[in-house]
Amino acid sequence: MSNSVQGIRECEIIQWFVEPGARVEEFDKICEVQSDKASVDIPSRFSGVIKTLHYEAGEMAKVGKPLIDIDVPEEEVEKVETNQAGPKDGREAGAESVLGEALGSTIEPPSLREIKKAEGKPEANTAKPREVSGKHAALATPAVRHISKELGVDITLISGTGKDGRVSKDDVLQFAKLRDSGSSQASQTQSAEPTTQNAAFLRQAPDHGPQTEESKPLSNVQAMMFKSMTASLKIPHFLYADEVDVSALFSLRKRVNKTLKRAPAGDVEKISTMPFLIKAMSLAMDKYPIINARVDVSGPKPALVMRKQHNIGVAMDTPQGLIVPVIKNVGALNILSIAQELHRLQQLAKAGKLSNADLSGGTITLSNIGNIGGTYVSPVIVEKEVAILGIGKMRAIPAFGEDGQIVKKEVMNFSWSADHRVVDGATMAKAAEVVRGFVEEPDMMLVHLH
Ligand code: CAO
Repeated sequence: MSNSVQGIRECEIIQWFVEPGARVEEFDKICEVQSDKASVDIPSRFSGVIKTLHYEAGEMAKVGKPLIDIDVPEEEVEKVETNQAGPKDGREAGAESVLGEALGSTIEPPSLREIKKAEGKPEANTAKPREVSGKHAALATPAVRHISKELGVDITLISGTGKDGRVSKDDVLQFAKLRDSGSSQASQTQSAEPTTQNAAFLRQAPDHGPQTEESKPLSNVQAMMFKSMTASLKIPHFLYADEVDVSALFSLRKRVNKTLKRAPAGDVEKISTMPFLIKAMSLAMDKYPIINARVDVSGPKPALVMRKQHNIGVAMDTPQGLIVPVIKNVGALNILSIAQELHRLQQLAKAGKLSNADLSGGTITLSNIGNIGGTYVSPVIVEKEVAILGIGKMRAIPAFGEDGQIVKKEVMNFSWSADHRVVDGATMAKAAEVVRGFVEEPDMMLVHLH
C-alpha cells in the first residue's frame, strides 16, 4: 500500500462511531473521514474489540498509518489474510485497521463513478488501474469473492444490491448469467443489474442528431439595418433616461379624441400620443438646436452641421421589419397635421409602399417600443443624427401628490441617446427636460404653436 490513495495523503476524522472496548463486526462503520474529494464512512475490516483509536475527531489521519487497534480472534485474522493480495503484518491476536486500505475502494464519491459510467468511459479502459475500483467491492464476503473468481467475474464491476451496496452471491450469479447470454448490460464496462439509483445515472443522453444550419441572405430591410447600425458603432453613445408623467397628456388626448370621434379632422379620427411627443421634441430643438445637427467628418477637421428643419424619423414595426419614415419640417406643423402625416406614413409602411423621399432626410429619431412592451429601451443613434429618443411602455404607478397623499400616475420611461462627441450630458439633460415639461403640461404646447 503506498502512502497515498488516488492522490490523497491525509483525511480529517469527522467522527468516530466506536470507542475503545466496543465490539465491532466486520463491515461495521468505525468512523467518517473527509478528504478533499469526499466524505466517506470507513468500515471495519475485522470483527473484534476496539483497543485504541489513534486519532481524535478533527485530527488529520495519514494514509497508510493505523487508524485503530482491534483485538481480533486468531481465526478471523487468518480468514481476512487469505483474501488479501499478500500477507499482512497482523499480530497474533490483534490487528490494525490502516487508513488507505480502508479508503482504497471508497474514497471517490460513488456518484462520480456512476456519472463516469453514464458518459461511456469504461472503467476498464482508464489509463491507471485502481487497486479496487468497484463501488462497494470491499463489502463482499470472502465466499462471494471466491465465487466471482471461479466464474471469472470482475467483482469491481458489479453494483451490489445488498446492505450498503454489498455485492451478494446472487449479484455475481446474475452478472455471470447476463454476460453469458450476451447481454450488453453485463459487458465488462457495466454493472450486471443496476440499482434504481444507478439506472438514472446510466441512462443515455438523448441523441438530437447533428445541428442543422441554413445560410440566408439578408432581406432589404435587414441589409439597410445592417449598414446603418454598423455605421452607428462609430458614435460614442451617451444614455440619459428618466420617468415622465404622462397622466395629463393622456387625459388631454382622451378629450381631443372624443371630439375627433364626433367630428373627424380629414382622415384623422383619433390621435395617439406620438404627435404630441413629436411636437414636444421639435419645441425642445428650437431651444437646443444642437440635437438637430449632424457631425461632418468629411473635411480636414470634424464640423457640426446645423439644420433648420426638424425632420423627425419615426421607428415603425412593419411586416417588412423596422423602417424609419420621416415627418418633415415638424416645426411648421401643428399636432393635427403631424397626426395626419403620421397616419399617411403608417398606411404606406403597412402596405410596403413608402418612397425613398419618405424614408430619407431625418435629422432626429423617435422610437416608441411601448405599444409592443418593454419599460426601458436603449436606443441607437443613426448616421447623420446626433440624438434619438426611445419611449417605453406606459404604466400606472402609485406616487406622492402635492400634500404627500398617494395618487395614481401614468408614466413612461424616456431614454435619450446622444452623440457624446458633440453633445454633452448637461445639454442633453436640458433638452430632455424641455420635452418632459411639454409632455407633463401639454397645454403649454398650444402657447408655442406658430
Ligand atoms: N405604452 C403603452 N401603450 C402605447 C404606447 C406606450 N408607449 N404607445 C402606443 N401605445 C398604445 C396606443 O395608445 C394604442 O392604443 P389605443 O388605441 O388603445 O390608444 C396602441 O398602443 C397602438 O398604438 P399605434 O401603434 O396605433 O400608434 P402609436 O402612434 O402609438 O405608435 C408606432 C405608432 C409606429 C410608433 C408603432 O406602431 C410602432 O411601430 N412601434 C414600434 C416601434 C419600434 O419597432 N421601435 C423599435 C426601433 S429599434 O428596433
